[in-house]
Amino acid sequence: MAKSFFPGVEKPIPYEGKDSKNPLAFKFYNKDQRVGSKTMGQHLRFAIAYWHTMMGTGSDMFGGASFQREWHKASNPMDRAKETMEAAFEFFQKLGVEYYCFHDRDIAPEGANFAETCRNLEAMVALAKELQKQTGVKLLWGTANLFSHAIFSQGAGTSPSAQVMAYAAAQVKNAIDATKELGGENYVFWGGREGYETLLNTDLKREQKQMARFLQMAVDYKKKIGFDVQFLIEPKPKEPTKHQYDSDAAATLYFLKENDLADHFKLNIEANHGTLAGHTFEHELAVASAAGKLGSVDANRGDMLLGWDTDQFPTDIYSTTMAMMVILNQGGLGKGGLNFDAKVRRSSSDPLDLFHAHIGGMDAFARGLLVAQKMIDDRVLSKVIEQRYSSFNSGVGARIMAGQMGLQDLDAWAKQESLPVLPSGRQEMLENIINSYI
Ligand code: XLS
Ligand code: CA
Ligand code: CA
Repeated sequence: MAKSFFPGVEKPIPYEGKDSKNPLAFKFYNKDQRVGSKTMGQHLRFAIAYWHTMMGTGSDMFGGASFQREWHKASNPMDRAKETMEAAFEFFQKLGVEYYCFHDRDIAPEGANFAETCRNLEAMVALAKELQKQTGVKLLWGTANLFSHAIFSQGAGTSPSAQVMAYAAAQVKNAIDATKELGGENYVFWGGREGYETLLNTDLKREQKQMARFLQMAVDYKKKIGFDVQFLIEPKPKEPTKHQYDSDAAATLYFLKENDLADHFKLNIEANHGTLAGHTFEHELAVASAAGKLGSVDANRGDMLLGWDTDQFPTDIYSTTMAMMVILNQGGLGKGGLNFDAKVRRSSSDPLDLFHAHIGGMDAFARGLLVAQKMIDDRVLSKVIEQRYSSFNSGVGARIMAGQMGLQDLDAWAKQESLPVLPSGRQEMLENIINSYI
């Protein structure tokens, strides 16, 4: 690569251990270190989110761009897209991350019409393919941006306009093709504007049927082209739409079952979407995992004091520990990974801040992984949980669950038994134990 976009970082970020004072070094993330049965790199499968890291400008609702990115300088949109991609692969390599994720419109600009937009995408996919080959960096997932363009202001798959739905489907076809061409392991559907603002103009049953049909067309297409990709749905409760159909993991799982789509999709759980839905990150992971549907993770966090999707880098070791407990307990994420769907703050205007942000997120997850693996090895929680439900292993508990007793039998049983003695749940003791491991 001729031009350097990150001259402040000469070589790949090294691992220097926890006593290092070098801000451009990992303190905990040591890619080849074995943790349990895999290396840290294999466990964590980090990915960079192209839209934030390469396309982010620092703008917010009250002000325009605050970052002056060298890779955004070219005046021609395709030249700009190419420079951005060169910068992206330089960043991936210098950070030492093996995966990235993109929306179609992140990597290629819109043209004068749909056909030209598709040609732009094809040209950028060709460049991405070449850079992937040169660097060994891989595509974790691709997706279509079905929320920025004005035609999607009333939804894409759930639009009241059949023509808009058709246009969105055509866009998805091209985004799946791009993902296939780049060997992407997953393809994500986030229903950006798939929801509604008011029931005064909305038939929500019809819109959900439309969404199911939309997704079914995508399932049919991936089969047709023989693309063995894992489809993921990413729940989110609001923003931009007030009521989103995929509001959380439970609602999404119900939607998939109701529409015979459950066999074809797993979930991509984002931390900040979980908290916006009034849940914890680990709750959403656990709900998806319990259904055998935890496919991948968007690793970020919100802010307790701000009620919107702040997409900050994860720094909370407690949260990463709880997340890694769920992930390890289900044997890993398989084809999925940990995608940093996170952006540096508006005031963090130096490209170096992108390194600091990702180093922090990677170290936070590496620490979470180490703590979680140790707690699992020591059976700290599993022993307690097993014991807590042990009354179901024999006697009345076993007979209820085996379907051998009904309400009448239990009425007779209760009339001759004394009131049950319930053991303590020991929540505070367990909280203390976790803190002692962290
Ligand atoms: C927005 C979403 C989005 C998806 C991909 O809030 O997190 O970035 O991850 O479309
Ligand atoms: Ca996301
Ligand atoms: Ca988000």
